[in-house]
Amino acid sequence: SFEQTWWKEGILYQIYPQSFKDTDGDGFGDFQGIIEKLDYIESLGITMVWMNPFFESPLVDNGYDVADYRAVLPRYGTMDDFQQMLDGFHQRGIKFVLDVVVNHSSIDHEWFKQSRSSRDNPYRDYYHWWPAENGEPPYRHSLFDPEGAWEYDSLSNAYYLHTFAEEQPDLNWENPKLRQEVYDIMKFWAEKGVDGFRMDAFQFASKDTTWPEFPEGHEKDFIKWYGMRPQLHEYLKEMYHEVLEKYDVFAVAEGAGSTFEDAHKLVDADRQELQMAYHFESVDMSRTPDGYELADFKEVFTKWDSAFAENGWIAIFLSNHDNARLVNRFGNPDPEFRTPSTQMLNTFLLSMRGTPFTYYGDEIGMTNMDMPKIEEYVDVEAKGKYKAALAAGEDMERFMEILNYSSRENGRTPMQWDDSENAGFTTGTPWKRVNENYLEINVAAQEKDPNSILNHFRKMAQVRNENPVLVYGNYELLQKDHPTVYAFTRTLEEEKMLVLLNFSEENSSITLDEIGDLDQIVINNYPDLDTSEGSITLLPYQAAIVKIN
Ligand code: TEU
Repeated sequence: SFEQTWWKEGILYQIYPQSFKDTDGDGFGDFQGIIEKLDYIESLGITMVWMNPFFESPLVDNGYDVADYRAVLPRYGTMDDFQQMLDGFHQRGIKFVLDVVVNHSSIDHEWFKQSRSSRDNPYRDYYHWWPAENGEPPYRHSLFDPEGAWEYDSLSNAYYLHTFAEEQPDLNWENPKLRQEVYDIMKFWAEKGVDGFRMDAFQFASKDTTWPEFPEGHEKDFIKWYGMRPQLHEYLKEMYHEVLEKYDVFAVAEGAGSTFEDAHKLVDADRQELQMAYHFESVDMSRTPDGYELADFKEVFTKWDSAFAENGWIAIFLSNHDNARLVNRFGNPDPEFRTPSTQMLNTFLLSMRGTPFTYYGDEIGMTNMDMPKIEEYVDVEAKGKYKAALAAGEDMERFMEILNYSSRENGRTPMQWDDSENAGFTTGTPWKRVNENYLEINVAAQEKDPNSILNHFRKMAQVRNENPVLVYGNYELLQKDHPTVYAFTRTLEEEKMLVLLNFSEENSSITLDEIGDLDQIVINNYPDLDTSEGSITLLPYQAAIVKIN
């Protein structure tokens, strides 16, 4: 009964442009670098690309602080280079998703310069201001600034709101003029041919501008208190009619609110708002070196799947530029298990319902890197958290241990292309140190090995692209309480597939009724599948998909 569309059927590959490929030796990735790698990207079998922001920016938050939404940062190249890259994707049948960062701008944006200059400036209401003569504004939590989300600005003797860093003032979505500006920006890029939009931090865009006092400790439930104000839905409907409907584009929200109802309101087709959203529950379960429970993992993915089985559509991801590396978070980076465990996770990602979002480097099993000292971090979030922990008198040794494991800088290191200097990423000095394990983990080495993580990824992408049952088929969890195996089926009319994933470094056996009906093995990261003795025995991190008669 589902409407079938390309953005449901696609596999999305996320590119962090600073770290992908540098061609001019400035140590910073660029559009020409991506153009050079177009054939590689196509060879993965992916059909969509989302690229993090590449706009004019002072880079306080690596581009999530935009100073001009219509200009590309010269380090990435020119607008002609952008167009050449976009055309290159399109020639290969790959759709392009633009990152739209409009919960906030940079303080360097012309709107903010105007807005702060005086209280009667026409741009004043593009941002949220609290006049200082009214005293201190009611506390608002900031995700990046331990001092809170209001910043005093002496130019007009008022405070402005910033949910993220103080250099990222929040735009005022309650102002219809601001909203029109955003739609114009989106149309500008849609005219150039982009196929989709990823709406950054969008659940926070609209605010309760009566600025009520929130209860103490409310920030622990940040999304509930700051996200999804009711009027956001009106703005989204407006955006839908102004932009999305007029072009063949889709939009995905970062964040899905705090309840299923929130999420449905965002993405159900009859709502005419957005087409897709992604939730953080999966990545939230594994933020410390203590790891996660497979039971929780199954539960989270199963409940989100069933909530969207009839209506709406979500994206599935396990890693991105805000997270540590896939294999460290959910797999096993130990050299003995790195390959099968990454293959197993990629099999999972590409066999679930929902559009899979895969992150550059995870197709070769790139790992976290050891960063034990705070001085090495460039990330505004890491620095803010460090400051806050210090002020709160936390155990700083433990803090650094957790940061080293979970920091998003782990996921931003340069792409490991080959075993030449700087992993073939740049001939200059990379903006961020290359992971020292590049001699071993790189694309060139894995190209030569038919059993590599890379070649497994390609095969798995092909399996998904060729089997609508993996896109649209019903999902059913089997043996929910099995301690080490995640087993489920996908069913679409006569087609049925069994997905078997061993999440452990030991052999694991599972007894299933389906064993008598096993047909062809569609993919397997080991040469064989042991189905003797009336049960299935999976080797460490074995992942197999089998057709069922
Ligand atoms: O992140 C928004 C967000 O809600 C954060 O909680 C994010 O999950 C956190 O940074 C995790 O480390 C988006 C972008 O994805 C992020 O890179 C930006 O820094 C942020 O917005 C501000 O634009």
